[in-house]
Amino acid sequence: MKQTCLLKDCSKILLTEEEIKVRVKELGEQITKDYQGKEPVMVCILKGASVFFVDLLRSINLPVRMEFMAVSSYGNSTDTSGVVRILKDLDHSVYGKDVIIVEDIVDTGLTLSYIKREMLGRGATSLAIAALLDKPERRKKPLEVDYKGFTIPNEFVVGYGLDYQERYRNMRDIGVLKEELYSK
Ligand code: PRP
Ligand code: 7HP
Repeated sequence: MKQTCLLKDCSKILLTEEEIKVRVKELGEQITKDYQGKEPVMVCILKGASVFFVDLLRSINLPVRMEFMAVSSYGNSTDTSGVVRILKDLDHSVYGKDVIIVEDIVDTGLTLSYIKREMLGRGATSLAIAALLDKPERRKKPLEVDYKGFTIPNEFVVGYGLDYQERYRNMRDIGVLKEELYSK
């Protein structure tokens, strides 16, 4: 299906549905290898990571647990406020668990640095980060991504869960949002 109504707002497609699918499958296989004999708790950071999360989970051949957390740092803008707020917390404790945090994108690194500190503070046995996209040029806090999909340039992208003002999350490809749509 061609999502013309959404794609028309993009200056280009950065990653196609097919490219994303192949890479997500590889990440799932890597996690399956690395966590043999374990039952990791996979934490989805809402809402952006939701699409990646369900695809990644289904590429993992292990018993995993699902948890959801909602935080906010961007609000309705394209720039981070730097202040991370927990809007929805986990349902179960991560004490003594192997935790994998799943994010759609690491940009400044502020959101994940905060969540990582928080999970370790709660007593997780191990902690890894799976992020579909990494935008290293914008990093303000050093952060290692253990399972990374793609490194991307410093452009504002939408699709596959990523939004601009809550739109475009249902786009199957990932595209660069036309600058005139947010620079006004
Ligand atoms: C986005 C994204 C990450 C965060 C990354 O979330 O999903 O959580 O920003 O940025 P950082 O590395 O600069 O901290 P956003 O606050 O836009 O919420 P959303 O997931 O609901 O879109
Ligand atoms: C957050 C975010 N959300 C959507 N697109 C991007 O490029 C982003 N960077 N950080």
